[in-house]
Amino acid sequence: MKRIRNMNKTPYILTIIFAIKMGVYYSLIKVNKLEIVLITLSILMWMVLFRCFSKSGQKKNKIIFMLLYVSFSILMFSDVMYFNYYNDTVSIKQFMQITAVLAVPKSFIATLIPAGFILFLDIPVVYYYFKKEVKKDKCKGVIRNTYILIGCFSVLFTIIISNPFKSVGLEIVRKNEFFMNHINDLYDSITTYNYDSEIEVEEIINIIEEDTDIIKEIRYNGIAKGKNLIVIQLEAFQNFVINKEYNNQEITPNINNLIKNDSIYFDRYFFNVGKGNTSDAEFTSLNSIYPVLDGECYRLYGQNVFKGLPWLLKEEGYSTFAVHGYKKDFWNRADAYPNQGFDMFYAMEELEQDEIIGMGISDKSVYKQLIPILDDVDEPFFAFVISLTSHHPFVLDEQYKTIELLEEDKETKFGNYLETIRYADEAVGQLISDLIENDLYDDTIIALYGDHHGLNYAMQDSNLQIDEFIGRDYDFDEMFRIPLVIHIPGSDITETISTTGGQIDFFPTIANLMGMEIKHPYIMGQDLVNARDGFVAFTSYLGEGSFVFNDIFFEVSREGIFEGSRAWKVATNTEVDYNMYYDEYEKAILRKDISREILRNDIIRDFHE
Ligand code: GP9
Ligand code: MN
Repeated sequence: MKRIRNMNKTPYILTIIFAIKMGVYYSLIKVNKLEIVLITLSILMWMVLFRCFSKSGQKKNKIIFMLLYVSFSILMFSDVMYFNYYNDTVSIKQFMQITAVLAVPKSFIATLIPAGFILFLDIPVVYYYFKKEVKKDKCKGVIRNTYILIGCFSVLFTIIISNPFKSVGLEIVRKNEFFMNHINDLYDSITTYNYDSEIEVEEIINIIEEDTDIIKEIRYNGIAKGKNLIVIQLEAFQNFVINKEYNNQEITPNINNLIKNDSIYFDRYFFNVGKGNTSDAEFTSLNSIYPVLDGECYRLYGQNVFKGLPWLLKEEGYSTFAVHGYKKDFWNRADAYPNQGFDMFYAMEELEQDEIIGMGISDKSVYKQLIPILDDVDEPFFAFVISLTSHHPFVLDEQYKTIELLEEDKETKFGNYLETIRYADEAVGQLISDLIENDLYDDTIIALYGDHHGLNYAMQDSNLQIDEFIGRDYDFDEMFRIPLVIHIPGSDITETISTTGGQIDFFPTIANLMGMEIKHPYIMGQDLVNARDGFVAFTSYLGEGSFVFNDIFFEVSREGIFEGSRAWKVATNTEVDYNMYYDEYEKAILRKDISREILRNDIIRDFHE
């Protein structure tokens, strides 16, 4: 009995605390393989840290340990929040994006999950036991053991991170174990920083050429040649609201109307943004290059030279400008736009701030202010308009709500979403009327597309309501699907194209309709009017290697490896054998690698006279 009383219980109590902490962490980041191994490794790691700092008996170590413990707990909390939104843990490469998160505090608060706060509850208890251990001050003799422990762990880390045997188990540990994952990320960031080109320029061109489908008969080439172009990128606009009735009301009557006359509607169109969300939707649509995982392209590659849609139109004699009702520096737009080929940028600072909704100037106000700008610029023009009012968390004052919600959808994210989408649609309707009234309509083609999802499948906060609304299980294929409508007044073309494609295809599709030749080979997408097979690789919200290929949607495994992936038929929830799509999985990775090389090496610069 006495022996039990005298026994040092600290390690046992701490083991239990660390086990609970890590169990909560791994369940919140939805790890579903080797949990026991991961928890054991993490406990050992915490114990090593605890031992290193407590047994040397120095007071200052108490502060260092607690600082480390609190910092790691914050990192775990951040992982949980980030995973909830992005389906991935935090990377040091995205550190610069903290300003983007702070700019939308309401949006950030709406994504918080209360369970994440459990990760802080143990801090006072750990502090208590740490103080107790330091007081014992039995340092001598223990230090040598500690060094041995550190040595063993360094070897273990090296083996797991380098994974010389390409073992699936080690890969799972490397990607998911808290310490390994973040050390691996740190290592990755450093090696990326000291990076050497991996693919030669000739090889990139060969890969693109080999993969380009030669189409004999080119439809609709140049049907919109010389016309003005207005592109409206619609915030958080998903496809499932199009041509649909909710509670006996059309959600998007104006866009539905547009689709019915003189329009090509692409109903299998997917977003493929990276970590720069809205800005990457712009970037990839304008340039037909995949965004990267490391951060937003406008910041990382803002100073590169491009030759995308604005440049091409500029060279054809167009006035090119962008319009957006938020701060001009956000997403580094003000710096990046001149290199994208925009002559002017009318941001919040330049526009009349007469009606603010949510983050910035309301869509209706921005579109109203667009008319005198269009009247003023030399024709032909290219106006690139980025909407905002339907931004997460979809808050709208009563006076702007025009859709009658069912009782059960009131004050829910799904209900709020429908209300802001209806508002965004009304704003489009108002713009079309104003264009007609100001004689700007007949000579202008109007392209509209969503920038990314509004309702995140992984967050599961609206899934049941969407299931009921669409009549099947909501899944990533529906979350990634956005509408693309290209309205060409007077064309007599009214067509729905169901070839699979996405923002990556926007530039070549518009270039074909406007009869323009793209003057460099670095195009990752294709003209969707004439394409036969469709392919889009994804960057954010799904792991690298995920893609959509014709009617197959492929989600790479939680560990980012081919084994254990999932494939199903778009819009049906019918599972198919993922093993059939290894070539496409490799293609998705290769397409992304090539895009990264093009950006890192600023290759398109060579195509500027
Ligand atoms: C901000 C707006 C929103 O300017 O484009 O960006 P998001 O948060 O959707 O990426
Ligand atoms: Mn957006």
